[in-house]
Amino acid sequence: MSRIIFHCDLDCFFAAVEMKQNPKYREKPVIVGADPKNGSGRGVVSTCSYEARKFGLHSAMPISKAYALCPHGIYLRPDFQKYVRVSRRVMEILSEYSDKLERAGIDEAYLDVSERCANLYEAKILAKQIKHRIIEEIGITISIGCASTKSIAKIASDHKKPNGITIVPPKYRNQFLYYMDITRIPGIGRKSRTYYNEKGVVTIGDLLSLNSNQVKQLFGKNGKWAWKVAHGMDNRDVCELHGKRKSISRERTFLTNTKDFFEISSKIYEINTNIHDKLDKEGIYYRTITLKLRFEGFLTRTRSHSFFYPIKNKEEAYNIAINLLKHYENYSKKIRLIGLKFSNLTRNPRKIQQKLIPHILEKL
Ligand code: TTP
Ligand code: MG
Repeated sequence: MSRIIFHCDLDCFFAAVEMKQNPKYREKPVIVGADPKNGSGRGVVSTCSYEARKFGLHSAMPISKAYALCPHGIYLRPDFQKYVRVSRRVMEILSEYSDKLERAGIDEAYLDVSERCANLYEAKILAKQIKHRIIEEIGITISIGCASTKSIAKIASDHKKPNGITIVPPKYRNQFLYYMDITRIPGIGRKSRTYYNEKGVVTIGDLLSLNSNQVKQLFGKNGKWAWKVAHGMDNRDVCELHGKRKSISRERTFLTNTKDFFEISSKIYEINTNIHDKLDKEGIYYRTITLKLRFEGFLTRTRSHSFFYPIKNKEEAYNIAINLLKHYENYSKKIRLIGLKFSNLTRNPRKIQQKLIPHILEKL
């Protein structure tokens, strides 16, 4: 069975963050980059909103040229720390949907959702859920591509930007790629394009019509790689490249909103057991447990409990989650979604939290 891989890429990221923060910039040509200094500025455009792209502006364009094309645009200096903070929050959300997450840049990540989705229909529902979460909690849009390899998922995420979902079932791969320019394959840039074009390869379809030996002879290693990508033969795994996992979480949406304690606690039991299976398998301990509740009307509340030392105890965790839930006993609204997050993770704790009696727990 082929893998189900997502490539998620935020739309006009730096500009989107600025537009989210300043509603008056929304739906305007916003350009983040160097100071244009009324047309004499040096430096380049980092990125720009889709409204600015209509004037021909794009990343890496000299800011003076951008100003000439779009003098009435809103020109802003980048605030990298702010973008890193937003990026972290987005990655945290994405990590809730798969344990296999690979950050590929400040605004993009691969997710292997093969374990979570039985088929591409489920993958589409999941992609919609992710988009919904990001817009709701971060306030910016993301595009998602889904395919059986990382490279095709990446090509797909770019296909219906902004705010798109593109699913490429393996049997439609050729059809999807056929008329695309050869540079859509990651690794073939503008410089190599001339070389490929001179040998009669303009589209990915042209590349697909050659056999592996011809490709190797004409274009060497780079060509062989591109040919494999186009044939869906990129078997690179989605792996955690950037540091350790910060948290493990799961959440579930109720089919119908509920206030029924039995139904809610059963769901907590299910999520808690599921996460502890994973924690046991990987030998991971945690120090913090967070219960997340989303009520009807999308009001979201979280409540955490931290231990002094790392712990990994399924029964203890369940009791704590139920105690956290009790804080909402008197809420009039029904619950729509429930989630558990385990954070402050560690693999080999030097000291382990001893089992605590309930009344001490309350005070920690
Ligand atoms: P990208 O994802 O390439 O671009 P984007 O998110 O702005 O637009 P798109 O909707 O097409 O995905 O890059 C992410 C961020 O990286 C971008 O917002 C700004 C920064 N960046 C630069 O600073 N310089 C560059 O040349 C590029 C390509 C990006
Ligand atoms: Mg982007």
